[in-house]
Amino acid sequence: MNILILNGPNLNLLGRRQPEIYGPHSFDDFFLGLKAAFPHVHLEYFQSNHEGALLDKLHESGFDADGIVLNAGAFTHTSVALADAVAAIRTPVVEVHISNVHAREPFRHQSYLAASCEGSIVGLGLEGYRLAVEWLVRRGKISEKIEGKED
Ligand code: CA2
Repeated sequence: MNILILNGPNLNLLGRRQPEIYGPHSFDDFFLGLKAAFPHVHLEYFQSNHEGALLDKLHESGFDADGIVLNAGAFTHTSVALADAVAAIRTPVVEVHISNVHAREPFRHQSYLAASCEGSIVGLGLEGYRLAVEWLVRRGKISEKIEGKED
């Protein structure tokens, strides 16, 4: 099973700035623990500050990967292009936000992506990524069982 974790702009700063909002851990450190927690899953991590690079990655993985965990950062609230890409691909996408966007400024309450994602996890810190991976793994097993029965 292949799962992509895709992070958008500024998330490369995790662990270095604003720990009161985004926590004290860098994503790289968190990702090491995540890989250890899911040894049978091939987890890939990609971060970019550029909308086009995120689009390219969605197109590249969105027909082959078994799941995508997407934190598009501020593009969540602005990008019709990312929304179109999430709607166009086949791979299920789970939207994650580290902070509780609904408890923050009104412009963060809207997600252009949410409607095309399978679900959203917000406000649970980095734990949200772990829960999203766990769901995608469970989802994959359920689909395998259903496909097996249909054969
Ligand atoms: O809560 C989230 O995960 C967000 O996607 C983070 C975005 C923000 O624009 C969204 O509204 C909610 C911002 C990412 C900035 O990340 C930083 C991390 C550490 C230090 C500074 C910024």
